[in-house]
Amino acid sequence: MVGSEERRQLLDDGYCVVEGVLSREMLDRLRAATDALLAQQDPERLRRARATGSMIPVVAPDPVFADLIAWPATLAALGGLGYLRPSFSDGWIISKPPKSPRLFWHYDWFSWEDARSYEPEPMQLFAMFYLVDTRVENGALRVIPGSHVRHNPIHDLLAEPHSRELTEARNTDAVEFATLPDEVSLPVRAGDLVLGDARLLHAAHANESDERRTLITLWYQPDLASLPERIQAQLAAKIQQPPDDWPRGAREKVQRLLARYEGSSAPYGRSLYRPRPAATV
Ligand SMILES: O=C(O)CCC(=O)C(=O)O
Repeated sequence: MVGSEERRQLLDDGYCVVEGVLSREMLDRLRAATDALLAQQDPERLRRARATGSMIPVVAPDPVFADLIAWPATLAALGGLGYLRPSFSDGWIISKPPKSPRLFWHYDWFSWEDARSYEPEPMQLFAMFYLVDTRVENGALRVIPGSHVRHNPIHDLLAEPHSRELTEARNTDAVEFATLPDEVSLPVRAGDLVLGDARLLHAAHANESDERRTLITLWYQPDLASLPERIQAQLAAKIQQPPDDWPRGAREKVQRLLARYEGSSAPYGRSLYRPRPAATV
């Protein structure tokens, strides 16, 4: 049961782990579906995205991904954290090839000009499902606890959190790939759920193993309607629509959860930099 301890950790540290969320059968279905997609990847494109690995939208042909997006145990975990009407915007199949370098430090939040971005309640959460057990040697997640709300020296040094230079790992001596004094490794079992605040600084270890390390990251908004309208507009603008050829039940399952904004405010542009808060300058 997810409850007050996980909520405290999510608010204080910016993440929490819920063990054993996916069933063995679901893991097998997801491995088969992701292996089929990865087999069709352009090897040159994958070679270029050395640090991240594949970035395949989760609204892929196999409707197993609808089951994942609306997975009851995930929604129950969000409910246990107090998020009773979450929405879903997008998701990505991220497979780190064997012998690939570290993933760079970054956050996935882009509305830094809004004062709401400095409050403790998360506005968007990642839900990460690794399809293999992870450990330092095969690309486990790394996080900086508290960096979702507290300024960290690395914030001042990140050049541009999602640049092509970083994705292609052109210079792994850059600070974005560094080992940091306050980082924590988060090895998990296949099928565990890692929930994290989109503002949290995170990265991954290199995959030094001979096997790919596949992860599915889904993005949920705990309570979209409570956010400033320009943030709502920004988050709703990135939704992935379920494919037309999914069975109707699968499409409806996802459509019920899709983030929607029907107001007239303009979405924020994608601001990549987290400015240093005035009080700490
Ligand atoms: O590859 C990983 O372990 C982390 C992926 C990630 O940073 C993300 O999905 O935002």
